[in-house]
Amino acid sequence: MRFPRPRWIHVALIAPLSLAIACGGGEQAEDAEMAEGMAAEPAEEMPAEPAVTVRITQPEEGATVGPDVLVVMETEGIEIVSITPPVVGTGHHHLYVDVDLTPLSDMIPQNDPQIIHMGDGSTERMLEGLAPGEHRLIAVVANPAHIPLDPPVVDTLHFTVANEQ
Ligand SMILES: [Cu+2]
Repeated sequence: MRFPRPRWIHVALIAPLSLAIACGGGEQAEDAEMAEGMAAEPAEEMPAEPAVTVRITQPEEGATVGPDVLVVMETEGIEIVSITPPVVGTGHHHLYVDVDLTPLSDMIPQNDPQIIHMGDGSTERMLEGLAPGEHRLIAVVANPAHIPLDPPVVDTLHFTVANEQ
């Protein structure tokens, strides 16, 4: 007699059954070999989609520098190029200097002196004339329309500009 069952019951019943059939057949040594082979394969054949990342590699986190500071950024998983002409699928760098992130779903503001667009495709920028004291940089990669990538590609770094002696 048949009657409707929730789908999960089918799965719960069938899974152990098919496992039992698979194990019941051949000799145990063969099964062990097969299991080993199956376990070894997936890692090589299914590479994870490369994550897009950005990292401020210079200065070092917590460093004391200055008064001029060369900021260097490195990315993985995306090409950093000029926005002229705009190329879909590429990115360019932005540096937020001592200012909080703007909403990541919005275009990055272009008239804020504390937000630097590196639309020429460059990956480093000399910051000059920073006041002595602690500073914070936030690197943001955006598409050619200046909209941050989704998921966000962001890195934050702190450093101190030394007092001039
Ligand atoms: Cu931009």
